[in-house]
Amino acid sequence: MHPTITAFERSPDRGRGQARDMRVRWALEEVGQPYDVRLVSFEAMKQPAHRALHPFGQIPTYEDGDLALFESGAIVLHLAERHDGLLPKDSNGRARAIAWMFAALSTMEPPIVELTMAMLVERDKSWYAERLPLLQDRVRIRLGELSRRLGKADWLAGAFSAGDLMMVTVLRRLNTSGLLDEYPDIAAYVARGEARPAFRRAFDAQLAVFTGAARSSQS
Ligand code: GTB
Repeated sequence: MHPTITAFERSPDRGRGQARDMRVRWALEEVGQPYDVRLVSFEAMKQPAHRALHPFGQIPTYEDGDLALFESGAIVLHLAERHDGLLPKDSNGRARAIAWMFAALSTMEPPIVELTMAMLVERDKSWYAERLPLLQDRVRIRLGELSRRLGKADWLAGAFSAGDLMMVTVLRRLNTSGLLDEYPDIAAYVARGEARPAFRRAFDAQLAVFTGAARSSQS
């Protein structure tokens, strides 16, 4: 039996790999762990059966035997700890890579989500023009800091790790914001992540869900 993850039956991003199952798929591909996917509708996500797996009624979830997990960060960390390939072998190196996972989720992701959500749902509001530059500047501060730390390195802490996997998935959320163009080294870092064969396989798998759903709704 392979582990099973959940993903959107119809992702609002139309297969652009922005939903958080993408990072779990990518981690599974990096470590060579085959997996099954159960697609869930927005309605099913809020039903008791799914809430038993995910208290907040969201995707992704992860089930393997009698282990059920929610939170993409916890799932990726679990995979990284149980398989080779996503964390350094030495304990200090592991701790540094895990620190970058937390940095991605708790320092970079909140202002990025705030900005991208505003761009999605506040465009027609009277305050949008005034609020947008504030939100952009908050993200610019973090991108500048990240860029200075990355310097000329390919990855954040030595070899590619779960920290980079998480950071790249968080930064990809800025793809349509134009902000990555202001930081060519960060844009190149994201592109390096996206060029990894495991990323491509994960991306194609989630895109196939969307194209399959689009095809079936036409027929
Ligand atoms: N902290 C949790 C984690 O990291 O796992 C957050 C999980 C989460 O936000 N899940 C979202 C969800 O299930 C999907 S990823 N939402 C349904 C709900 O809450 O009812 C967030 C997401 C959705 C869509 C896009 N998009 O279309 O671009 C991007 C990101």
